Amino acid sequence: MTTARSHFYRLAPLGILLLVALVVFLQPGREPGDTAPQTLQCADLAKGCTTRLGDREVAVGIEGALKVLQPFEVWVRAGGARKVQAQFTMEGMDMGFNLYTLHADRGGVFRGRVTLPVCVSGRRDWVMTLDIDGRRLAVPFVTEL
Ligand SMILES: [Cu+2]
Repeated sequence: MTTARSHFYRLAPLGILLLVALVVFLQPGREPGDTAPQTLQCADLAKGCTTRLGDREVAVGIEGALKVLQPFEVWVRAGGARKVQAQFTMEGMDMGFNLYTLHADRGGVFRGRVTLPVCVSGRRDWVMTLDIDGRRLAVPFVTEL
């Protein structure tokens, strides 16, 4: 026999689960930048790659040789973006403070000249993390020899 009461007890755990999920999702003060960045695997940064980040299309690429101790240019196309920063890190290794603010050119393309340090352990795998108006996009890459 089913009554309204037994329905309630059956659905209560589901309700609690939904509530917990909501609380976790809607933590106060949670900004897009607090969440794990989206990853873009770009086979050839010299040609550039495109992805969707939130509600806008983002294109990213570099000009020049992807080498350490030699400046190269990072460019980012992100329609209507106000602030674009690029940070360069190595997974599990402190490589110092490599944060660049990119500046929009006349055509609205954000550009910045970047010079990477040498890795003392000989690693060449880097992650460029773009912050575009608080949304983050991680782009792993390997520098040339
Ligand atoms: Cu390193």
